[in-house]
Amino acid sequence: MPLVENPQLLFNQTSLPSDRETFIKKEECYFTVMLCGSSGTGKTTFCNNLFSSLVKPPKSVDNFKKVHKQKEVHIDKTKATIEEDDFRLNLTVLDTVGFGDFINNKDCWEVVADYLDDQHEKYLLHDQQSLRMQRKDNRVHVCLYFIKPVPYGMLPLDVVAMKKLSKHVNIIPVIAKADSLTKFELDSLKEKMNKILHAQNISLFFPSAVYSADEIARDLSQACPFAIVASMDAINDENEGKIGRKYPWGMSEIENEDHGDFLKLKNLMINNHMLELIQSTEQVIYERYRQEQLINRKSGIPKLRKAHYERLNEEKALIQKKLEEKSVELENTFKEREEKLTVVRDDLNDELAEYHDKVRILETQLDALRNYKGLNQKK
Ligand SMILES: Nc1nc2c(ncn2[C@@H]2O[C@H](COP(=O)(O)OP(=O)(O)O)[C@@H](O)[C@H]2O)c(=O)[nH]1
Ligand SMILES: [Mg+2]
Repeated sequence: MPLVENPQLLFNQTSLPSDRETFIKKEECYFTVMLCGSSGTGKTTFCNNLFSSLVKPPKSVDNFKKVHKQKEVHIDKTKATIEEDDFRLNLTVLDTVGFGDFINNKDCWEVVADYLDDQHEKYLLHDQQSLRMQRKDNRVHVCLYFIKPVPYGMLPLDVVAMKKLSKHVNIIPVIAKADSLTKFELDSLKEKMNKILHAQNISLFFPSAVYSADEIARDLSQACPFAIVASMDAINDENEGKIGRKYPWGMSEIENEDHGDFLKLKNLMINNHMLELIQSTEQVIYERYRQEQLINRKSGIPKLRKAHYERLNEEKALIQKKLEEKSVELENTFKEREEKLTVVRDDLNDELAEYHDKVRILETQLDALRNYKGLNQKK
């Protein structure tokens, strides 16, 4: 879907990736953003704000019902092409629909981790082909993880999910709906979150000074986790010059640095470090995946996935069950035959005993006859 009636909203001179030359030489670039976090944390709204347009339609009662009928997390893909001058950005936004929405959210990040690995896998398999057609790169360059603010820092689900996903993708944590926090609450929440992230050894994406000026990189790193205010009014309210959430007592502006870190995050992802996100996906995350996979399996053989393991286990259980049934059946046949043979043996033994008796009687009769004959001869 061609996105923009108004491409300059997104890429004006100042908002182009600073390493523009590299991009422009390629003339187009693929950038994939994943939005992860529980429903209602403002992912869709933020995405539309970030790309200054309606990339993703907001939830309606209809699609909310449809989504909640599904029993598993699924990945919803929206594609948009943004063109400016000779530069084309092929943007893909992935939403993790249903993430954290179930009563039991155990392992809900696995669907997401599998999806991320699948994209690496497709790229890897393509690498191993002898004939290389133009390959599609669907690897995910950044995952914005939306954290619901809670007084003690973070929900355990968010901690575990970020820890697991950080091995598969560049993670940037985001504090959702920061307008619901006072300045003091926000500062103390950031401190608690950073302590937890550090204690849990969760590796996040931090911008490096190689891609932007020292102080910009430091400033952006210090702002993490990024406090975000997002608003659907953004699309309607551009005329007033300010975009934000209007309340009876005032306005929370999404691009105001005193209200939140939206601008910093936008600068990080689009203006200054898009190239770094793309390159670190290639050089760190994909490379780690590639090495792990190639150490553990032969070239050209596709990776066994969880679904394969499950199918193999099911087949194994089925074979085991059949084996058990067969051995019970054989045991019963043996028992039956044994019983029959015992009966035949007993019959034969009885018959033998009868013959023995007969032989014994005949011998007695023979002895008697011999005695009788002897007595007669003496006479
Ligand atoms: N207070 C507040 N509400 C927000 C913010 N961002 C989004 N919302 C609202 O939260 C609701 C859910 O937003 P949505 O983007 O659909 O969340 P998603 O389910 O994570 O995609 C909507 O009513 C938004 O208007 C924010 O920064 N602050
Ligand atoms: Mg949404």
